[in-house]
Amino acid sequence: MARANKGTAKAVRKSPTPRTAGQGAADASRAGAQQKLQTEKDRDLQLDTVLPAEEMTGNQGVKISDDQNSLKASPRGPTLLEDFYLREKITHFDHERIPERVVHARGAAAHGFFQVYEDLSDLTMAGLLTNPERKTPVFVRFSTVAGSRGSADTPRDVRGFAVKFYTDEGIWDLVGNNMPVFFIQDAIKFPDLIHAVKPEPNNEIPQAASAHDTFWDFVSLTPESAHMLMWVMSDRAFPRSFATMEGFGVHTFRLVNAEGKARFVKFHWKPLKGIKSLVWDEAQKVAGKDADFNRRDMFEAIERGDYPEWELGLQIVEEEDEFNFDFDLLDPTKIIPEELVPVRRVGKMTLNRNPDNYFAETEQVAFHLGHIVPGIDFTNDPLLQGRLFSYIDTQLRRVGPNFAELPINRPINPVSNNQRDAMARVAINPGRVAYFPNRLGSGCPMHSPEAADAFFSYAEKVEGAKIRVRSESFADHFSQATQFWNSMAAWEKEHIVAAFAFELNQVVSPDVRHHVMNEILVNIAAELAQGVATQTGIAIAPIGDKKNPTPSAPSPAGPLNPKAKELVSPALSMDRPVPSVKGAKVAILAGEACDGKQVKRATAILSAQGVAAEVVAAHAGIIHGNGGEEIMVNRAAPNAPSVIYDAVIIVGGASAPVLASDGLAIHFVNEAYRHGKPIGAIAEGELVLEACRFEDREADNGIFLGDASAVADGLLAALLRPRFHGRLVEGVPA
Ligand code: HDE
Repeated sequence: MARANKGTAKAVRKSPTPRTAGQGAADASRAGAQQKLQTEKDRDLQLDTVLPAEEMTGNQGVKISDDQNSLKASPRGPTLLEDFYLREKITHFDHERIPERVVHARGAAAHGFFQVYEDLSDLTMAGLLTNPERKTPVFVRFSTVAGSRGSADTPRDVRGFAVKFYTDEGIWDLVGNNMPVFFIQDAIKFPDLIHAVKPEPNNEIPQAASAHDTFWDFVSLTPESAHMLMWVMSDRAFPRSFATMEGFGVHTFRLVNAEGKARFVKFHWKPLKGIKSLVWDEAQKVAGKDADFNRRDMFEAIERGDYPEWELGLQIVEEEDEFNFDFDLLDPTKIIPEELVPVRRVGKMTLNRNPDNYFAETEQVAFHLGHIVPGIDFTNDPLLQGRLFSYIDTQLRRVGPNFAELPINRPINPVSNNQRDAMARVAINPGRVAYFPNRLGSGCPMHSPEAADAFFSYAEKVEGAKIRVRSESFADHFSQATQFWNSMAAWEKEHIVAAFAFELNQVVSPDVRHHVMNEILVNIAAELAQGVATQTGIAIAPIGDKKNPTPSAPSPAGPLNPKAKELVSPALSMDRPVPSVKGAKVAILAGEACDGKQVKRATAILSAQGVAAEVVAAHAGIIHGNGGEEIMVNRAAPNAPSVIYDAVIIVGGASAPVLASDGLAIHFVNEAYRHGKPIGAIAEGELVLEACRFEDREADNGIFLGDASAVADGLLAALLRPRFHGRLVEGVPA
C-alpha cells in the first residue's frame, strides 16, 4: 500500500482554530486570532497548544499506517500481544480520567483579564491593584457544589466562583462562591456537611440535591447554617447565567500596603449585567431539557463577543474598627451589610476567551487559597484557616505533586526553588545543587530582601492558650438569617417559603422535619415558619427554653437577638432592575405563512440591543413568510422548551390560528406565563393568548400587544425589570 507523504508529521504549534457558534467562520477566525494573544497567559498557553498534524503518529513519534485494525495472526485470528500501538492507544484511554473534585465537580471556565481603575497603593501593594495600566490575565471557573461532574447546571445549590489571577508577582486565587456566607464556622465540620448534602451513601440518591433527609438532619443540628440556608433557599441558588450572579470571597481577608499597614477586606464581584435568577420550577425543567444551560450560555456569549463582566468590589474595615460590629468579622456565617460598609468598585474583570480543551484547562486547573501575592493576606477565620490545608491536599491527590507545572496552573513569572522530582516532572533542573543555603550554586536561588517583591506574612500579634472551642462572639446564629428574610420583597419571601416547603416535603423522617421547623425556622421569622408549616403540615412547637436548651440550637428565649426583627439590608434583595438586557434570549413562535415582516422587524429591534432572537417553528430548516420569503428556523418546537428563553413573541399571519390549536405552542406560552416572563403577541398572534385564556393581557402584567415595534420595545423594557411574579398562576396548566 502506498504511504502518503505530505507535509510533516510533527505537530504544529500555533493558534488553534476558533469555533464558530453564533458567528460566521471568517469573523470567528479573525476575532479568535486577535483574542488568543491578548494576555501574557494566552501567549504562555500557546506554547503547549498542539494542533493536529497531517500525519498520525504514536506517542513516540512513529508514523502509524493503520489506526483502525489491530495486529492479528491472519484476518480471523487472535490479536497479537506484540501490537504495541494497540496497547498504547487502549491503555492511554483506560487512564483518561482523574478523580473528580470531591466538591464543585461540575464546572465551566473561561479566560479573561482584570484591570484596576485606579492606583490602590494606599490600601495594598498587590501589583494587580495598584497599576491601572496592567491587564492581569485570569482564568475563572464556575461550579455547582454537590453534584458530580456529569450532573446538571441548575440544581438548587451554591455556585463556586473561583478566580485565578496570573499576576506579575505570582498567582493569586480568589476562591469564592455566589453567596457571601457559608454553612459552618469551622473547617473541621466540612466533611460532615458534605457527607450530609451529597447523595446518601447506601444508595447514592439523590444526585445534586439538598432535598433529602441527611442534609436537613445535619443542618437542623447545626444552627450556624441558618443564614446560609436562607441564601440557598432563595432564587440565588439557580442563577440565570454565570454573568448575572454576584461573587464573594466570603471570608474577611487583609490588604497590606507597602508601609506594612493592614486593613480588613471583604471581596465582592458585581455583575455588570445585574443579578438574575431562574425560578424553581423552571430550574428543575431546565435540568432535563438542557443540562448544560449555564455553561452553554457562557460559551455562546463569549463566542459572539458578549463578554461576561464583573466589577471587583472591596469592603474595607480599619483594624481599629474590628470590634465595632454586632458580629465577628472572623465568622464566615456573617456578612458586613453594604449599608454599613459600602462596596467600593475598584476594577473590572472581563471574560473573553473560551478554553480550547476542557480537560487540560477546566478540569486540571487547581485553585488554592494559599496561592497569594504580596499585599493580600489571611485572617484567623477558622474556616479560611482550614481551607488553607484542604486545597493543596486535594490538588496533590487529584492532579498530582507537579500540578503547579501544568500550563493552566503555572504562573507567568519564573519559578525557581529547590523542590525536585515527583511523578510526571516537567522541569529539567540542571546542576548538582538542590538545597539552600549553598555556595556551590552561588547561593541561588536566594531569599528576597524585605524591600523586594517578596511575600511576608502580616505580623499579627497572637497570644492565648491552646484550646478547642468556638469563640463566644460566633454565637448569634439567627440575626442575619432574620435580616435576610426582612430584606426580601414579597415574591422573594414566597419563593423562600416554597423552597423550604419543597425540601421538607421531600424529607421522610418526621423527626428531622420537626427539628428543622422548631429549632431553626421558628428562630428566623414567625412568618417564614408559619408559611412553611402551612405548606408542609409540620406543627409549630418551638423546642428548648432557657432551662432546657437543646444540644443544638440556642433556646428561643436564650441568645436570640431581640433587635433582629429590625435588621434590614436592602442590598440583599434581587427585586431591582438590571442595567442591561444583553444576552437575554427571546423565542419567536412562527410557522408557515407567518408575517415575515414582523419576524424581521422584531428580530432587528431585539438584536440591536444584544438580545438573541430565535425563530421557533414546527421543524428546523426553512419556513416561508406570507410574502413567500424564506425564514431560517433556529430551533424546531419539540427541541425548544420555553424554559430556555427569557421571553416569547407570537407573530401574526396565517400561522397564528394554527399555533392557537397547537398543544406545544399553548404549553410553551402557558409555561412562560407561569414563570413570570414577558410575552408579546403581534396582531393575530393574540389568538394564542386567547387560547391560553389569559385574562389580564396588560403591559403591567407583562403582556405586550400591538405591532412588531411596540411588542419588541415592550419586551425590552420588561426584560430590564424583575419578572412578573404577581401573576395568578394557580390554574395555569403548565
Ligand atoms: Fe471549597 N473546596 N472548601 N469552599 N471550594 C474545594 O478543592 C473546602 C469553601 C470553593 O473551581 C476543593 O480543588 C473546605 C468555601 C470553590 O476548582 C476542596 C472548606 C468556599 C471550589 C475544598 C471549603 C469554597 C472549591 C474540592 C471548609 C467559598 C471549586 C476540589 C473549610 C468561599 C474550585 C478542589 C474550582 C473546591 C475544600 C469551603 C469555594 C476539597 C475544607 C467557604 C469555588 O479542597
